[in-house]
Amino acid sequence: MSRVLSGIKPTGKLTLGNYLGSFRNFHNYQAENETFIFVADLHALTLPIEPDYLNSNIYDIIAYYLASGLDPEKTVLFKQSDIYEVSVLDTILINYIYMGELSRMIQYKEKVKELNNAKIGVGIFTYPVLMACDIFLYDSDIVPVGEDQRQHVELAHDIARRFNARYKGEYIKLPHTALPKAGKRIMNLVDPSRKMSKSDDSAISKGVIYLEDNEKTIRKKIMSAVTDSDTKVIYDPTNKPGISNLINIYCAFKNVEVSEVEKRFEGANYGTFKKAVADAVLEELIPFKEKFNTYRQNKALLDQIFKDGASKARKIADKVLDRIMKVVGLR
Ligand code: AQP
Repeated sequence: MSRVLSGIKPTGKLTLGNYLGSFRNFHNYQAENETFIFVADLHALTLPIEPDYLNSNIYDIIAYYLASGLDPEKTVLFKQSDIYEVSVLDTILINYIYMGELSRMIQYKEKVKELNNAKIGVGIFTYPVLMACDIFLYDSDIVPVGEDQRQHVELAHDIARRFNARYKGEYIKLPHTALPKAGKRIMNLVDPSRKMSKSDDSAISKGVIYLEDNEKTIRKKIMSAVTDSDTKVIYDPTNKPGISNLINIYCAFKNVEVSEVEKRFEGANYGTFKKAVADAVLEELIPFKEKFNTYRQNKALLDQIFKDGASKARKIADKVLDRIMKVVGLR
């Protein structure tokens, strides 16, 4: 039995990218593994965010988890900030990683570029260390994430190896990334050279499908997706990034291979294909959103789930932290 851990930061309204790249698949792990899924709320503070907005996003995410089929009886569902052990571990492990390594993180470099020399908090630089601590604290083996987070999990793996070598033992479990079969990197629909993100700025937010968008908006966004001057539904991410992105979305929802999509839509025009993509997305999202609404309205239930989850998570976190504190000489 493996330990599986993953989370999402409540920095904004969740997107189709978050859905396909991460939590849509989480429930598949819970039958045969020990699953730990959390809301990474401390990570959301790395960029300025309004308190009410952050708080509302936290509850959205737990309601989305439940709507996707995660069962609190089978999966430990919790909020990162409830686990104080993670901050202690972060303070320890930040000394086992080099500035150069953090500077090379793609996500850090992209955020710095976007912020365009605005004031950048230290937290955004050290973010991968806190993420590594989230992973280590539960002795996680598998970390299911989208492609953009793969580098951070690999860095966590390197930190664990270095720590174990330094203290000559298997004190930190080596984590491994698990990427979804389809949908590991969904691109923005108006600028398919960029990843679809919840914090995309307003200039390209028309290309972001938010899970809270209504049916009409989702359809409109897909029908207006930027494509190319060709007419063939063929997968070619370099020359046809827009159509290739839509093919990825279709594959993920319909659970089919790219070659099957090309065959199915041979001779069809882009309009016909886009309509089929929108139908596939909505067929799954409409009932999913109904479930979400039911959970979201029950704040007492969500609070209880957070409370129970924190108590289960802390029991394990406490043991792992104790082990690491002893190894380094703090206990
Ligand atoms: N476009 C995407 N395609 C596939 N997977 C994606 N993920 C994010 N965007 C896509 C996956 O969603 C999970 C949640 O990640 P996160 O909230 O920790 O932060 P992120 O990766 O930085 O996601 P965003 O939406 O881009 O957030 P912001 O805008 O705040 O930076 C991860 O598993 C991620 O891979």
